[in-house]
Amino acid sequence: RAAAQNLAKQADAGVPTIFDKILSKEIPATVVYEDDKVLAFRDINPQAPTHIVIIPKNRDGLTQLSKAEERHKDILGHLMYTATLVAKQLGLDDGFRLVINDGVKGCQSVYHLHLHLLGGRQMKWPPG
Ligand code: DGP
Repeated sequence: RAAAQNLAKQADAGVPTIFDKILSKEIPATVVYEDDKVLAFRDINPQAPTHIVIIPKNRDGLTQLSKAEERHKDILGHLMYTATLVAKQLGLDDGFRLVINDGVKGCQSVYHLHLHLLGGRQMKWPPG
């Protein structure tokens, strides 16, 4: 828990995360969609047959969803709309799930806002 809170503090202070290394191509990722504002790539630890992470290219203070401010409304909408494009592109025609983990209790591990797009299997409710 202390470690997780420390991660959040570092990110708020502007320390780069692993996603910055993916954005700069310092570490490779399987990109499935990209435009000038967002990048979508396969999760390294997939929780479903299709598991995509969608991130804003410019973090702009959005280490986590709960840090959102008025100026972020456009990118938040863009991220969600991108999820629908990627879902179509990858053939998730029978449904999918979008998840945003926020903070320690939300089980967030990378402090650069991201959407998880999960599909390809029957989901359950409630989630764990
Ligand atoms: P979260 O727990 O919500 O912060 O999700 C972070 C996700 O990022 C997690 O599902 C695993 C994924 N991830 C972490 N490091 C890497 C990486 O180096 N490459 C890729 N493709 N995904 C990563």
